[in-house]
Amino acid sequence: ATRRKWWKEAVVYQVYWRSFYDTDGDGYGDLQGVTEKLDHIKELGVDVIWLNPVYESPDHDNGYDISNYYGMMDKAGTFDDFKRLLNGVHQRGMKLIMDLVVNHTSDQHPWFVESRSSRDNPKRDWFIWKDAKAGGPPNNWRSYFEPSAWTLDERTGQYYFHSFAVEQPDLNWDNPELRQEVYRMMRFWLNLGIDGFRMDVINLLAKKKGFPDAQNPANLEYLGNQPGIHAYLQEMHQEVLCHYDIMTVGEIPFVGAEDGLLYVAEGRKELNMLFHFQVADDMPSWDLLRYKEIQKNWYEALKEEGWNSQFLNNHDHTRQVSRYGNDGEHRIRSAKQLAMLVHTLPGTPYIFQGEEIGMTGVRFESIEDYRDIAMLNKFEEETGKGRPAAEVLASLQPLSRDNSRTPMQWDDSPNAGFTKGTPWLRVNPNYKDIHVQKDLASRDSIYRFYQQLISLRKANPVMVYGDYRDWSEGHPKVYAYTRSYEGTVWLVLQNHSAESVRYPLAELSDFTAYKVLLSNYEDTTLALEGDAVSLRPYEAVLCGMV
Ligand code: TEU
Repeated sequence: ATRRKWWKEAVVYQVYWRSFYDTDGDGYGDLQGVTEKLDHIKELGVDVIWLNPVYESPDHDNGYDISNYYGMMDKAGTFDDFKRLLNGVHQRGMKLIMDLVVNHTSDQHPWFVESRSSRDNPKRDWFIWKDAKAGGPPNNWRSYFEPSAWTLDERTGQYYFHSFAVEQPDLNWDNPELRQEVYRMMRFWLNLGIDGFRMDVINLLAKKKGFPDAQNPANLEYLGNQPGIHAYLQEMHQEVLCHYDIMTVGEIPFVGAEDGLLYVAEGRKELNMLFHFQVADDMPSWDLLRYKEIQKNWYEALKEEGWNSQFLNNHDHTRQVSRYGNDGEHRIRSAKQLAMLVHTLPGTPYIFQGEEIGMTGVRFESIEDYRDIAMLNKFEEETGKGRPAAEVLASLQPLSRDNSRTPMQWDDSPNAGFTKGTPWLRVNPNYKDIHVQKDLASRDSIYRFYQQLISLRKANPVMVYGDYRDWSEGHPKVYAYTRSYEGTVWLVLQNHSAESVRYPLAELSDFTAYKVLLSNYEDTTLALEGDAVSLRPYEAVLCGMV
């Protein structure tokens, strides 16, 4: 049976600090702000906080371009602020994991400044430098954020490689000195007392041998999962990770379940769990049939061997209630329904700040209001081809990363109580209607629904370790699945549509006696009529069999 581990039982809350709470009026959230709001997180029932990058950075990609791994970004605060935060987290019995961004640094990092200074600098080999080919870049690859993954450095006449922006040169993991330097940095943070890492695009570390042209450069898969990646992660485990009682979650784009297992199978000694992107990449909008397939494949592949994460949004992926639910008439029910999925499907659940009050995506009218480098670069590229600006803007809005990055909505005072200054990114105009204070005062509070889900998880191992079975495969509207563990069976029944649905319980009719444990309607009784059950719009019920 699956071994018990604290990080399997944990609930993680992601703090995108720059949008959480601003205490010094500069328009950016800060570490002090996170410290002041810790009880908001603790009272939800959360065990682990994942903090997005706070390290020194010119901030072209919101901290994912690091110029000093040992210092704090001014906007975030001081090193003492960080220690106070870590203390505050620990005092409340929670844990803190930090972002580890070691696929690339900032172009302002002293390593890169040295590396680019001359071809024979000792740090030259810490990054990836290649000669031009036929007067152009070494190959035809795109990067995540730019039309080419290569930038020519005039001074030495070679190109450097970047999977992301021009300002984010990729490190050369082939170089053993570089690897040791990264491990040293990881130990520094772990010795300070942090409880683990969320590892940014960690499966991109190994690069494709020879950098051959891609047949379809638009499909970025050549950037990840290359031979050698598992050797790096096993070395990292041996050198660093295995010496601490911590949790690790790898951000692993471009994997299906079978390859995913290679990163998290317990016997392989690499990572504890991963974020895969099959949901995000295959489902621009809700697709229940595909979602069920993904859940099933991953459950079957990881079962008893490895561990998964559950999430539907984060700082890169648009707010779940807007993208996958219903952020209009049914917003509150829909937010709870999606929460129930994330917390009752197999894997460790992640909550992205603001999700617990059902915050929604935005549509800013002008490109000037957006800050996301991925979106801004794409806007420039597309309008540069002559496409009308309004059309390009409209096409980029739905999935812009800024959708989930707007400031936390605390109350209905100016700027939603997030800052007394000018927010770095505009607050969602719906903040008078959607904010923490109002949610907490309301009878059907989403926050309290999360509290209930989390306290059920704490008291019932079936929610963590239960076997998963989908009884509703192929049904386009209803999702009905059980989790079972040591004689306890729980059933989740959900209607993913805005109309009522009668659902035949068929084989499920064995279970005649239900006890409703949690529902997003106040009056759920789950009356069986004949062999069918009626589910109202977006109804979501969690019940135990008695
Ligand atoms: O994101 C990497 C990234 O863009 C993908 O994992 C993406 O979410 C996936 O392929 C699904 O389409 C990470 C950070 O989360 C992001 O904020 C940074 O900009 C990026 O790395 C570079 O560090």
